[in-house]
This record gives sequence, C-alpha cells and structure tokens, in this order.
Amino acid sequence: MTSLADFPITRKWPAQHPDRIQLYSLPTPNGIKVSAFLEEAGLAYEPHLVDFGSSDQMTPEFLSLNPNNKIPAIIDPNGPDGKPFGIWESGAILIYLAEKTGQFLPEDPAGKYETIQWLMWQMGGLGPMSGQLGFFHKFAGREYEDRRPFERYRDEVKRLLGVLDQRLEGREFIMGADYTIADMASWPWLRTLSGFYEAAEHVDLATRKNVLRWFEACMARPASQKAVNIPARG
Ligand SMILES: N[C@@H](CCC(=O)N[C@@H](CS)C(=O)NCC(=O)O)C(=O)O
Repeated sequence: MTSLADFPITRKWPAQHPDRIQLYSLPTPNGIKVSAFLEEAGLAYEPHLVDFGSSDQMTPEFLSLNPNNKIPAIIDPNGPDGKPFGIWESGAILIYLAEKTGQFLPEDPAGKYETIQWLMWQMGGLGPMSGQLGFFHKFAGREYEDRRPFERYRDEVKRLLGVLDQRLEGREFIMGADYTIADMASWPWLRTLSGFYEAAEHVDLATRKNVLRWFEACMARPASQKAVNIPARG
C-alpha cells in the first residue's frame, strides 16, 4: 500500500494527522508497552481507541490490519523504503520502533540479542501466564470448582517473578544501567498483576525486593505515567 488512506482501518479510525504514527490500542498491559515507547522516544503519533466494549477489535476494519483481533497495532506512514507500514504484536512493534529510532535497544549485537531474549521471555512467559492467572483468579475462571488451573498459572507466575528478581539483583534495569524495550514490555504486566488482577499476594510479590524496586523506577518515569492512560478511554 502506498498511502495511509489505502489501509481500510483508516475508514473506521480516520487519521487527523496522516504524517504521524497511527496507534490502535487500549491501555491494557500489551497496549501500554507501545504507548510507553512512543512517549519515551517523543515520536509524533496519533492514538485511536479500540473499544472492547463495542467489540471494535472484531470489526472488518480492525481485522484488515490485524487478523489476530488484538491490540496493539500501528501504522507507520514513513515505514521501510518510505512506504506506510502496518505492524502488530507488541514485541514486534517494540523492536520495529527501537530499530527505527535507534533507541532503547543496544546497538552491539550481544546486547541487542540479550535484550530481545528478555523481551521474548516476557512475550512467551510473563505476559501469557499472568493473563491466564488473571482469568482464573479475577474473571470467569474464578468460579471454576477445579482450582488446579489457577494453581498452575499462579505457580508459574511466581517462578517467573523469581527469575526476574534474580536478574535484577545488582542491576537497575533488566539490561543494567539502561532502560530498554525489555523493561517496557515487562513492567505493565507487574502493574496489572498487583493492580487490576489483585494477585500480588498469591505470587509473593512482597518478597521480590528487586522486582519491586525496579517496578517503582519504571513507573516513576514521566513517559510511563502518561502511557498508562493512552489512548484515553472514552
Ligand atoms: N501477543 C499479543 C497479545 C495482545 C493481546 O492479548 N491483546 C489483548 C489486550 S491486552 C486484546 O487485544 N484482546 C482482545 C481480544 O482478545 O479480543 C501482543 O503482545 O500484542
């Protein structure tokens, strides 16, 4: 596609600023990762609210960009080769934006792939396991008589937090002194586990001192403070 207007999603969510990155999202943990990056990098972008209450993510317009019916998704009007480029999956978006801007991802190959390793740890571990724990602890799954699914995800999240705690021993952020996309991918899940999911006690968060210290530092960043409310809920 050669122009932003060629993307059918723009019919439902018209661009007021077609020169800016178009963000289709909601401030959930996966959505916040991307708004956190955009705010940190100071990129010009236009947020569009994808309202789950109206099943916006299931509309043909949304599915034309992300057939997987999940936020976040973006279109960069100035993508590779100067052409508009749509991309979804929060981890892929973070890598894309980091490489585009040269920020929040080390340039040296070892540092770069180690950061991606921790990003993938979040994408395949901390995120999905926490999401399942949320379902079995806070949402419909909490009514299930069989507690084994809850216990399984609780124990797995507990284990993952232990791994993160160990990694953060003697390190300010996951990669050391520098805040990277690995941190941006992970702290929004800590926020949801202890906040919305009310699961902190179940996963022994209070004993994970390094995680707690790191989480406070990530959340205190001005970009994080803004990101947690972007796009503003209607
Ligand atoms: N692996 C995906 C997961 C995205 C995801 O699960 N998004 C949720 C909100 S946090 C969603 O859009 N759910 C809507 C639905 O499943 O219909 C990513 O990281 O982008």
